[in-house]
Formats: sequence, structure tokens, C-alpha cells
Amino acid sequence: LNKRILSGIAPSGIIHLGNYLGALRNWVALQDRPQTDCLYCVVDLHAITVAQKPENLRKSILNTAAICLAVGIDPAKSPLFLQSEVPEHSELGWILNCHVYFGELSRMTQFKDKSQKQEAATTAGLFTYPALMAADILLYGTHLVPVGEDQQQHLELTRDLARRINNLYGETFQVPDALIPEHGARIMGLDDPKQKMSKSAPSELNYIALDDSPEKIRKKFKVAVTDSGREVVFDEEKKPAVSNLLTIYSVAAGVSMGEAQRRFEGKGYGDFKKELAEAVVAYLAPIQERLRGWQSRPDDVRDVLRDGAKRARELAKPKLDEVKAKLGLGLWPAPVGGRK
Ligand code: ATP
Ligand code: LTN
Repeated sequence: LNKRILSGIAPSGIIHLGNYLGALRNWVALQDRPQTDCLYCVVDLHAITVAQKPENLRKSILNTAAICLAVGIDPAKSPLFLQSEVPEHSELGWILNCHVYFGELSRMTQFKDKSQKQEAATTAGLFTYPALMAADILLYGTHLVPVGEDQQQHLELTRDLARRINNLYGETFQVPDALIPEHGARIMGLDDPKQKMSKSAPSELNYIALDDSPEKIRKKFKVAVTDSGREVVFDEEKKPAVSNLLTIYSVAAGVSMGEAQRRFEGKGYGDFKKELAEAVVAYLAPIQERLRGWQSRPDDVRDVLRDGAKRARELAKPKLDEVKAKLGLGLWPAPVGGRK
């Protein structure tokens, strides 16, 4: 039996280098792993946990899907779909909402961060969203979930929920594992190396968007925060900013951390940042070229999402039916198993 891979990305304005190095890059690599079936999802229902302007959300959905295609998601291998087009996600999300504890959700650090930072009112959706994320994953019998480090806690909760349902109603869900990359799992902000690079950062100097122009990329690295001292060495304790930049360099230039450090021996931060910017410009150039292609063909992007949703629904429906039957929901079929 093949291993099922599933992951999701929120369509919120920009997609940044952290999203790419922490998640998207692995989504692409996994497509070619033998005996795996990948499914990738643009999670628009997660986006509305915070206020969205409808016309902006529409644009972000299309742009996020175009970015997924531009980085190399091949819809012939891996269905790419929009979460709200597969209503089974919302339905299972509600069921899981009724099995997750208030205390568990209260411990989620992402909720604590986001509800504190937000100026607008905190919605119940923002609080319960890990249950919907668990539904995204469990609906497809997922084995592996490629994500950045910040999603580890949500994955743990998903595993707990899968085991809880299995204990209550009999074997129902595959218990999934997070797949977190060795390098790039937590890219930090360029203007603040203590916080992760984030699309909701107040300043655009925090991140490199995948569609930033070469000029913008050069400027952002030029003004990026560095540490005291002058040596370009990897030391997360003493040199968090430089270590973050070195991580980006080593991935973008395709060299080991050892080699990256060797290249900048005896050079200062200024030279390092210049070479770093050129490495990232070159690294993103082919992605940006493909992105322009997809952006000029929005109907093709919609077709990909439509086809993806059709294939995803075929997979999701039987699992949801099984869950409903096991819980005793609906008129038919009769409950199987039943709550112990
Ligand atoms: P933000 O906090 O920036 O609003 P998010 O984590 O809500 O972003 P998503 O679009 O939902 O963003 O995340 C998509 C993927 O990118 C997830 O797998 C997440 O773990 C990963 N990711 C997000 N930020 C980073 C980062 N700074 N470094 C590495 N991976 C990241
Ligand atoms: N919550 C995730 C995005 C996400 C996801 C998923 C990731 C939603 N559903 C399912 C993996 C699997 C985030 O990065 N904020």
C-alpha cells in the first residue's frame, strides 16, 4: 500500500521563503518518492479565521495555487485543490471539534500568539482551527505531513485526536507523522531573528516573498539585521541573525553549512549579504519565470483546482461516510461499532 502525503498552505497574500524552505520545497521532492501518493491543498477555510476582504481572498487563492504550480507541484502526480471545494473537510472538522477539548486548544501556542497580536476580535474559528486542520489530514488516511517546525504542535494534536476516535469507535484513522525538514524548518525574520519569518509580520522587511523582484531581494538582504562581531559563522546562540542568513545561503546555493562558512572566511557581513542576495535571486529566478506563466493563464489554474477537488472528493467521501456511520449519525447506514 502506498504512503499518503498531504499538506496545506493558507492563501494569505504573500508566500515567503520560509514557506518554501520549510514546506513547499518538500512537497515537490516527495512527489518523486516511490510508493507515495501526494495531495496538496490551498486552505481557504483556514484563511477566514482572521478577517479577509473577499476580493483579496479570491486573488490570494489564485496566486497561492499558481505559486504551488510554479515551485513544481505537478497536478498530474499530485492533486492540488481548494479546501472549500471539498465540503467533507468542514463536516469532519465539526465532528472533530466535538472531540477536541477546550484545554487542548487553549495550549496551542499559535493561537496564543495570533490572538494576542490581533487587533480585531478573536474569532471562535481561530481557536478551533486545529480541529479543521486535523480533518484535512485524517480525511485521507494520511501517513506523512510535510510542514515547518511551527506546525509540530498541531500535528501532535491531530495524532491525539486520531487515537481518541480510534479508541472510542474502533480503528478509523491512520495516525499521521509530521515530516519536518532537517534544514530550513524554521526560517527567522530578516528584521527580527528571534521570531519566525511570517507573512503577518508588520514590516515587509521581515520576509522575502517568492515573487519579490531582484531589486527588492537585494535591498531586503542589505538592510537585514546582523549580530555583533564580524565573522560569518553558524552559532544559533551567539549569532542568531547570521545563522539564519547562512541557513538560507546554504539551501539557495546548494552547499553544506560547512562549505557555506568556508566561503566567507575572512570576509565581512557586507560581502556575505551581497553574495547571499545573488544566490537567492538566482535560486528564485526559474520559479518566478514559471509563476509569470501561470499568472497569465488564470483559467488553467482554476482548471487544476477543479480537477483536484474532484479527485480529492472521491477519496474523502467514503472516509466521512465511515466516520458518520460509526458515530451513529444520519439515517443510514446503521451505526457500526458505536461509542464504547
Ligand atoms: P504566518 O505565520 O506567516 O502567517 P503560517 O504558518 O500561518 O504563516 P501557512 O501558509 O499556513 O503559514 O504555512 C505553510 C507552511 O509553511 C507550513 O508548513 C508552515 O510550517 C511553513 N512555514 C511557515 N513559516 C515558516 C518559517 N518561517 N520557516 C519555515 N517554515 C515555515
Ligand atoms: N495550519 C497550517 C496549514 C494547514 C495544513 C493543513 C498543513 C492547514 N491544513 C493540513 C498540513 C496539513 C499552517 O501552516 N498554518
